Amino acid sequence: MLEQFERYPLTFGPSPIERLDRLSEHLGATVEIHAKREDCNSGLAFGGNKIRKLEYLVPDILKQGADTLVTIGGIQSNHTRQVAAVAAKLGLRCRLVQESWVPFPDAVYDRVGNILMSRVMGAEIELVDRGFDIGIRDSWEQALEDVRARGGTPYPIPAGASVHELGGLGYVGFAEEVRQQEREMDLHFDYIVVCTVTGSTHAGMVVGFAADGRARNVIGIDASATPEKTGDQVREIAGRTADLVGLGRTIEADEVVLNRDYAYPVYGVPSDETNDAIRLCARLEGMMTDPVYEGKSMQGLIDLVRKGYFPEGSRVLYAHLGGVPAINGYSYLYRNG
Ligand code: 1AC
Repeated sequence: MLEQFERYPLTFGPSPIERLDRLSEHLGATVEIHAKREDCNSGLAFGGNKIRKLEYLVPDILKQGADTLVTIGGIQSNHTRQVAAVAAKLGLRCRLVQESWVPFPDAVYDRVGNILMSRVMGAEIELVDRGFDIGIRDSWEQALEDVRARGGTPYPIPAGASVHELGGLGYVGFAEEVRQQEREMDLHFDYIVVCTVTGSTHAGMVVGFAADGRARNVIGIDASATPEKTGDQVREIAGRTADLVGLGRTIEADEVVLNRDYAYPVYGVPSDETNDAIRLCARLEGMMTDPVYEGKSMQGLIDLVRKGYFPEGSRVLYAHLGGVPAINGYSYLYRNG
């Protein structure tokens, strides 16, 4: 589906798929859990899901002759860190708007993890004291104006690259990559579990797996705690990405499965159950997840297995999107492990 689109390689190649045998056994061995490690997909500042999306934006960035990438996220945004890395790799400037999306009081929250790396990579960072919203923000539009006023040529990348017209392509490619890996491994995944906030990772997967009838088996775990907005955004992106790649049919509303049970209490703040899931996965598999994204989708995966949501014998592919650097902003929570 993606042959018609230019791609600028930023990843190492297909991201690895790893069996999580000890976690599967701990949960009763009713299902076989695997993880696709998007957190190990690139050498650019620890990689992650946004790198895969940006591979399809870079040809457009270069064509437009932009000199500054302008994007937005929370203080511990993984997306902004990955945009900063891509800007550095391309020799472009980077302007990041980082809003106070997370009401978390750790004293070094705005100095460690993702934002630390973005600063070291030379991004210009503007901290804005506004709360969480996945929509288009004035602060971002103002930053674009500001770059223009200084004589620069900005390239606008919305939060998570999600509502960018090419933002869904990377995860259509993920589905194609999984199909190829299934052939090589001689197996088939019955379900895919993925964390969802701004929507294009989930939406791209829905379109990519719609091609083989598995869209409804992509289980989005909401981490936004604003699931109405996230669900609408996933459906909107899936619809237009399906048109863009020529899927040949529309995406039905019920093909977007969004579980809203694990995002509490709010975006970016982990519940006790999320922390239990982070510790369990770390102690059984040595696989780190974080309090904002993968901790919540890991909590969802574990709870759904325990509840028998997946039929016995299912193979479940957990998409690890690479949110881990944010955990540094939560050091006090984990001071005793
Ligand atoms: C919310 C897009 C998002 C980030 O990292 O900023 N995942």
